[in-house]
Amino acid sequence: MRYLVPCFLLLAAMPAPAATRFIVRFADQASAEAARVASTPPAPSARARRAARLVDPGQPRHVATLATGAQLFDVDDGNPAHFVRLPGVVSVEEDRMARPFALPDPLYPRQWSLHDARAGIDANVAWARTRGAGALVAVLDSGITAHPELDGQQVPGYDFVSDADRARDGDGRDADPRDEGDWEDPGECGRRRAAAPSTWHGTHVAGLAVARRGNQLGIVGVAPEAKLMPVRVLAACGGRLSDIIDAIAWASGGHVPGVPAASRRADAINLSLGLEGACGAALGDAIAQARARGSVVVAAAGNESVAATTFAPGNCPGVVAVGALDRRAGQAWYSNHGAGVTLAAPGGALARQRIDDLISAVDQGSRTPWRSVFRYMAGTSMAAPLVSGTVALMRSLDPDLGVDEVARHLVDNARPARCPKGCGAGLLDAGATLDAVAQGRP
Ligand SMILES: [Ca+2]
Ligand SMILES: [Ca+2]
Ligand SMILES: [Ca+2]
Repeated sequence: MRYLVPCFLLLAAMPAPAATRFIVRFADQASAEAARVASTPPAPSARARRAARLVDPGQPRHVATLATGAQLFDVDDGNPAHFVRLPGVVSVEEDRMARPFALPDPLYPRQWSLHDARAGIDANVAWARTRGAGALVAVLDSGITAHPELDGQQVPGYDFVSDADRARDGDGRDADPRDEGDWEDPGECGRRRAAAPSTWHGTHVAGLAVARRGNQLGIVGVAPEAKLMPVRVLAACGGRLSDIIDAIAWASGGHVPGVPAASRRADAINLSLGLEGACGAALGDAIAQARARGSVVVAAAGNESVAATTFAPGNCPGVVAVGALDRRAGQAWYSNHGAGVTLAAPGGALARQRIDDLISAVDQGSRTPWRSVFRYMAGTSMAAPLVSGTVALMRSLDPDLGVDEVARHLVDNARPARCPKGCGAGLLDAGATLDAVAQGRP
């Protein structure tokens, strides 16, 4: 007897099965009208509602008349045989659900960095947990261009380039982080430097982290449902340390004099940039404060093929410094290396075969923005946003994950890589890392 009550509660809590809807064609208007009248539910008076509880589950209920004259009915027991009884019925078909033809992103097969069994970060396993919804990646770089892979993915950013000449937008700091182009005229950025077209570096980096998925276009970012905060710190000939310091403070929710506060603090701050030398006190302070506010600071280790400890901000305390691996999960020949590297991620080979590099969003303009395209690039600049995107996935799954916990999970779940000169914990494994976060492993 004592089991009766819970059993009864269980039955009472079970929802009624959903009715099946059918499209029914009739031989003539009169038959359709007769069926419609016979099966139109009564007005919902109290009496009718009582009666409705006794209604035969095989009794069709008229829902609507379609443009072609076909009639739409609900049947509770889902059996189309009930319509055979109606006079003049020509055909009965279920009102099934159509779905949009969601083509995969056509360049995804080329993104070996995400899915190659040996050299990829196992993104598919991570995406079974989350695609990054709710998380935010700040990309401190050359700014952003209009690109369908990034449109609609953004929260307001800022342009921290204080030098109007280098900014190429006619003024100092402003609220528009559009990439104005970083092309170089011969000698403009150093006596022996040749002319160079704009790189659209910030757009490429941002695409690797958060490019849209399932839009029938281009690539997929590591965290395609995370948001992007585009912050411009690089312009013609590079970016000033002071601008980068303020941008790190701002993106992490800190106050910067003269700049309206950011809408929210970023979960990951991606720095695919660097300068030779020790981590200065001012930069170190900015990073320590950003970490205290909950932002994970991720920096490229650098492409000079030297010890990573000789380049900032990758050598600053608390930074996740990212080296680059090639398509065979070996250390990329250009990557900075050694004890200063936290872990590595695919960055490409920088060889003649561009298909071994990383493809992402850029603009086609050689100087100013023209039209959105995709292009291969290689470098630790490309490896870092794979880590930043993974941080966004982690924070999407567990928004309370601390900055040190994030770093520890990244390191503990990395896979071995062939790095004779040292690439920290090895290859980023987004799948294993997200599994560890999901399981709440200490
Ligand atoms: Ca400006
Ligand atoms: Ca601007
Ligand atoms: Ca896409």
